Amino acid sequence: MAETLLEAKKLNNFIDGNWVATNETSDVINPANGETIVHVPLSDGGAVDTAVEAAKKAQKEWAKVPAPQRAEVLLEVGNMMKERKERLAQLLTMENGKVLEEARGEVQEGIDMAFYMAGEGRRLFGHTTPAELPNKFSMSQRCPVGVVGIITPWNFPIAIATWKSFPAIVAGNAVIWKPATETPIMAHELAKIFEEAGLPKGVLNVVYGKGSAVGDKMVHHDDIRVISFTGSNDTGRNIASECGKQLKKVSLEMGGKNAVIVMDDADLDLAAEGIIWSAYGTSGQRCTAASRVIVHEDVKERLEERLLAEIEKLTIGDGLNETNKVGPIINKAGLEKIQKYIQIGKEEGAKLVAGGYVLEDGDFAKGHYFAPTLFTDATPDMRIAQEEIFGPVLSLIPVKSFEEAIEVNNGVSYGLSSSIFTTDANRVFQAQRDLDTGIVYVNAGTTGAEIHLPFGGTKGTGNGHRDSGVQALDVFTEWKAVYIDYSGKLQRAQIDTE
Ligand code: UN1
Repeated sequence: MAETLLEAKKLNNFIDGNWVATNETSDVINPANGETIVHVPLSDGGAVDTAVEAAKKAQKEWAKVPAPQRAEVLLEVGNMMKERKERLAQLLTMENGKVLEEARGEVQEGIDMAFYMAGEGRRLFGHTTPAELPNKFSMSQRCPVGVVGIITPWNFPIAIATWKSFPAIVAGNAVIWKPATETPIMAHELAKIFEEAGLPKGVLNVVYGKGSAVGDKMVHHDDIRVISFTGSNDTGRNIASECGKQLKKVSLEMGGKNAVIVMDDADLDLAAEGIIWSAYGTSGQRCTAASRVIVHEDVKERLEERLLAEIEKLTIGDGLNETNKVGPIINKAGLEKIQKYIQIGKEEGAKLVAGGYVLEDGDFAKGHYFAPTLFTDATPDMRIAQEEIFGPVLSLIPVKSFEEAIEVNNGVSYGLSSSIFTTDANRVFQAQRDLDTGIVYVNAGTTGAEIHLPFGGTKGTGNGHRDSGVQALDVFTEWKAVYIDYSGKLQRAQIDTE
């Protein structure tokens, strides 16, 4: 299957419009069955230097192209992604493992982003505002930053790349993109689409490789003025401190410890459905995945029964087989981290009521599969209720009141997504005000962000910036304030105003 869908067995970097090979490569493994799909370049810092030189040159010209014309390339990219949606989704399932239905959804997220950002080509709004002196005009406008760096994760290898690269490109920047080495095929396909759509060479450059070589070089390169990163907390913090020293703008998205609150007046069937989808969909490998359920003690048992019944029904296996609802874990390291947390949860005294083990029988042994897991009677301070596990592991935390539920939700170091199931209108409004996360859902699970709203979170989730939405433009533009005095004389602000 991989061979019929992929032209090359070995991927190349895409620099200055050329497909450039590297000496060193590593294998890309399908997490569903352990097969090698393709080989990905492992570049050194020199490839970043070459890409930045090309990007600098290309960006000067690209910035002069009127934004509505820049947007037309994105429109074309969106159309091509739409035509190739099924192919992209199948490749995505092969490299990442997520089930085909979800892979199609992720590709759709990229298509939506293309059309949305294409529209921004005719907006990119600034402000005009009155000047404080007569015969004077003032306005603010967005300007490109120059060459920007984006570093994207394996769990949403195409959607997150579009959240970052599309606003950067429509705003007139050139991009150096380091995709995760686990999932390089989406980057290859997207770069090919940009090439065919007529993006001038050098505006988008893909440099594959390790964070320690390519990522590090990008972070320290003087001519890359922005780093937009989605990935682990440790890496993000390092990037932020390195960028801080260089006064480089950095936008971070680093995960969550998302909770679903279920109140005593909730529709429990709906809540169970929402929880199952957001906890076990993508095998829990979403930044937005639910990993805590904060449940009112009066409905805890009834909810738990429903969840256990739904977990029984989950079919696990290769995502290309459409009867499967839960795919594999990305790799062995991911699996080991999940196992470690199962052990921690047991030692902390949480009660394991479903799953908790690696699936190893028959075909499962070829891939990396973990059984959907439920802990109950967890307490808010346990490590399984505080730390990001990034797997299909959910912990039920009973509480006595709405106020306690909000407190427990907010009592973690992350702040990405939260959700509440309730039928009480007052609680809906109180909750959306008091939940300290960048995304809040009412009567839905914690996943499913739409691309025209800001994506990101509070506290340890990030550093105040947002992906997607019009807010993404703030990361990839500088504001310029312009004053035009047509009085024909020197007018001094703050002084000649009387
Ligand atoms: C992520 O998990 O990093 O809201 C991205 C969602 C998706 C995006 C998730 N639209 O779950």
